[in-house]
Amino acid sequence: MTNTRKPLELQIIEADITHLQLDAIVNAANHSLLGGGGVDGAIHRAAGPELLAHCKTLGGCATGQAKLTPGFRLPARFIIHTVGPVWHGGHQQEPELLASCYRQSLQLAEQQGLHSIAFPAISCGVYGYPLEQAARIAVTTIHAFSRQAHSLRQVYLVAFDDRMRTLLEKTLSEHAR
Ligand code: AR6
Repeated sequence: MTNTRKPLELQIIEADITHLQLDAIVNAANHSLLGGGGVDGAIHRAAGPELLAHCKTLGGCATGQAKLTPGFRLPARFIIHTVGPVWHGGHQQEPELLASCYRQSLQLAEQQGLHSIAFPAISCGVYGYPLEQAARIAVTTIHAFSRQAHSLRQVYLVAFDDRMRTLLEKTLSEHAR
């Protein structure tokens, strides 16, 4: 029997993640899940106060784990909140924890039967992860996951500026070689 399942496609885009009309967007949250700055603040502002009320019932989230909420006022149907590692120099399991954020988020999306998901550059803002290393982990983890993807068709890595977009594109093309 031939396998007609379409492969998972990974694309780099430069955008405000809160504007994306997809099945899920990922939030680079903190342990409390009660909001913060950066992309977390933008998502809470755009989703509305219902998101904070809902997050208060979730009991927080550990580093490397992920939790799902509705998108509320966002164009995206769901938000997957994940907590990236703070960069401490690379010897406190930062690479494993960052990879886990991507994997756990993709697994949650699969469990919900979602087709499309967008990630911001987790840990690449105030958490201080070196951008090139973080980009490589994002691309390799998503690629490794694609073998077990059933419902997911489209994964977007969202850059918020030109520098991150260029870096992600370079990382993706190097990985493809
Ligand atoms: N759309 C897409 N990407 C964005 C957006 C946006 N609207 N806004 C920022 N970015 P950060 P972290 C990019 O600091 O490093 C929060 O306070 C940004 O340019 O948001 O994981 C949480 O509550 C950067 O590349 O997340 C935590 O306490 C990337 O998103 C803490 O920050 C991540 O930057 C998490 O830190």
